[in-house]
Amino acid sequence: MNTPRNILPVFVLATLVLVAALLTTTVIKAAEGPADAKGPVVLPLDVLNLPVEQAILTAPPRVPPPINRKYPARVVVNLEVREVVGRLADGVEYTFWTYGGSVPGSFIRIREGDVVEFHLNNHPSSKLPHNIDLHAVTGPGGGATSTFTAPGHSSQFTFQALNPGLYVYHCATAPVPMHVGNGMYGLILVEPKGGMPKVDKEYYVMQGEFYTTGKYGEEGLQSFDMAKAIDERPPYIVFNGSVGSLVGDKAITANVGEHVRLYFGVGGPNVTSSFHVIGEIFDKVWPEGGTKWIQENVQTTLVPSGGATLVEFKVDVPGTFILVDHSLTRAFNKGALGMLKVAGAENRVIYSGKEIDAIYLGAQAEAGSESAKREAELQELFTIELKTNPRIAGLTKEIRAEKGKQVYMGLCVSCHQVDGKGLPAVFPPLAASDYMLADRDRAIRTILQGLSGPITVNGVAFNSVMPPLEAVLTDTQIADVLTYVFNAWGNQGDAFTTDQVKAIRTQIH
Ligand code: HEC
Ligand SMILES: [Cu+2]
Repeated sequence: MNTPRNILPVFVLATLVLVAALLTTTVIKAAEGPADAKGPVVLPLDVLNLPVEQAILTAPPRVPPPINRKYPARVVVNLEVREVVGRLADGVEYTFWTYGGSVPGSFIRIREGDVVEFHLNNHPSSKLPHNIDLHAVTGPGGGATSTFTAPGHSSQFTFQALNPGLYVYHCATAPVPMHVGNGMYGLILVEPKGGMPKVDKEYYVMQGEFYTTGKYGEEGLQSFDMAKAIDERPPYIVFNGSVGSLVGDKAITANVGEHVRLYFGVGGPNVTSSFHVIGEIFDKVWPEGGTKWIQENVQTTLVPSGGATLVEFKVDVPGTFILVDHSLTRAFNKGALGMLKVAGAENRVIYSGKEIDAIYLGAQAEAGSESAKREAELQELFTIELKTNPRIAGLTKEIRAEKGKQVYMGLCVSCHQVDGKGLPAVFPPLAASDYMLADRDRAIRTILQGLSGPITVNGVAFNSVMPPLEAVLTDTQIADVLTYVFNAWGNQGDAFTTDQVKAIRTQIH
């Protein structure tokens, strides 16, 4: 029995070592994040000796200051992912997923040859993991594989900027179109070794689409509609993350005689841009954000999704110049419109302004437009009169009720019966129904969404199912049929309006 006595301590020791080793690995892993973290890179001396700089990040339309150094540096970038509710258009809100709190995300400016220590920090309040694919990075996924970051975590990786140019960055977490479609894109400028030519004003503008469940302008908090994204039917195509982000007080500005440069990118996720500034000609364009061929005297430049361009022009005359996607319904119906306001003295040789306003059709035209104005006034009075005149209001209600009766007889009658008394134990009555008459909004919801479960009508219990009819009836038909049932068989109530139904339909979606 010697053997066990000798072996036991060895066995215990081995187990202890094993447990200790396991613990250490676990602790290290916890500190480093996911299991594939390789630990900090060991940089060669020449890189370690480079000066270290903290990158200046800016929200659109601002651009970080030009880089003046003539040598590479180790640049530390700290970018924070935040999911924030913000304004997409007046009355329309959206939960944007952002880099740095803005759409597009913070502008990053570095120099060719810089070694970048990149930190992606995902705010603890985020609901999802995110990462970043920088088109300026040479390496798998452009950094995406190294930056997958859970909420409340932080990832670090290092890259060297080998190629100068203007590059898009974006989230590449699945489903990628959704992350990009929620605003996760921005620009990174890698200045060539010789630096950028000097200009007076630099601005940052990006185009992107939003696939909201509601139509353009439909109020309330909207969410991402995957089906619309797959069909590439965005209700919104905007500059800098919202309708009107660059108009009025928020317009970008310049003074007569200045050279303006726009760093323009397209985040997408799908739609390319025909970028144009109304009333200006681009003196220079850096097509696709590349650095070799600088095109001159361009009216409109095509910018692909996930691509960028630099445009430069001197402003010669004062006024408001409109930035658009020249696929024009995008500008005028979906939001892709911004403004550059130029202040300064006129130069009437370059641009005279309207010189003469002559009457082309003679005196008739004047009288004609006077008459059109008066007609509009009268129409307005007529509408107001219609609304306030009780007799007309009464007739309107009667017309609605008659139309509604036709809907009722075609659809509701099979269950609720001609006399509105329903069928005992199966279909509740609408005639003198205390349940129905007590709540007009609930009546609208009942037609739209159907009704099931126990209810009590005039003291009698029902527990059956009425099918939803929102796909069958228009808002107007629902207003009509409710006006009918609220005024038939001795019931009495006001007319329902199409708007009331529409409001409830919006509420429940
Ligand atoms: C297929 C049969 C069916 C059709 C068609 C139908 N309903 Fe109903 N309806 C019901 C049932 C069943 C209930 C009760 C549901 C429950 O008990 O949960 C109900 C409930 C109601 C109620 C609330 C209860 C009450 O009596 O006050 C209203 C109002 C109503 N229906 C109106 C209509 C109108 C208006 C139409 C036509 C546009 C219509 N229904 C079409 C079966 C139907
Ligand atoms: Cu993301």
